[in-house]
Amino acid sequence: MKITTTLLTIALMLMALGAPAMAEEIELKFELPEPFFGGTPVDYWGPNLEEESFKPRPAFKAEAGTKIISKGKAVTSSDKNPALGELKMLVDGDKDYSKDSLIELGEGVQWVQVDLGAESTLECLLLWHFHEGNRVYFDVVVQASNDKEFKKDVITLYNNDFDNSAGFGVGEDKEYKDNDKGRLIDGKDTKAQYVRVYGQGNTANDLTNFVELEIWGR
Ligand SMILES: [Ca+2]
Ligand SMILES: [Ca+2]
Repeated sequence: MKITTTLLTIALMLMALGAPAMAEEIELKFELPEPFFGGTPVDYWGPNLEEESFKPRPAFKAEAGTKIISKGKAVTSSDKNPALGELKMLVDGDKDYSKDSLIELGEGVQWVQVDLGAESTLECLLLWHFHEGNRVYFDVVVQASNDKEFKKDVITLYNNDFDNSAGFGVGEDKEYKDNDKGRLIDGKDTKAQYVRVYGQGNTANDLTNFVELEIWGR
């Protein structure tokens, strides 16, 4: 009799503990910019290039309460003086394809970093490099950490550097053509205060561009 009661108590406790895992999920509604029509098709092939798909992106579901947590947050970069734009434009909500909305960093491996202000749970990221025409950006490496310097406890969320030219190891993720829909990257519920995005040139030139980075989380 006593054992039965104990088992019942344990079962009830487990049910109570399991409750948060059953939190309500919502489909995230992304606001997309106007598409650009035109531009010459990109003349590039890489062993890791994703085949273009014209199917709509599957819905991304996340825990209720998930929202954009990056807008207006502090941005730093390996390139303190971008040739085009200002670093704060990375998270200003403007995703237009025009030159006025573009940040342009120098040659070589460059990065931009967003300080979310506090440790947050990352659900997903939407990344736009450039969408006034067709380009593939190289060595896209997305990392999250609680260390501002990215020296320790670094989690890699995306890495499409198939030949390790950026030096973070060979990545398993695909290269892709940038477009108005942005690149959706799973945050894998990572807990971090800082998000860093590396890049190294693109199919049109040796520079690295950004239009917007949207970080969705809690
Ligand atoms: Ca922007
Ligand atoms: Ca590479």
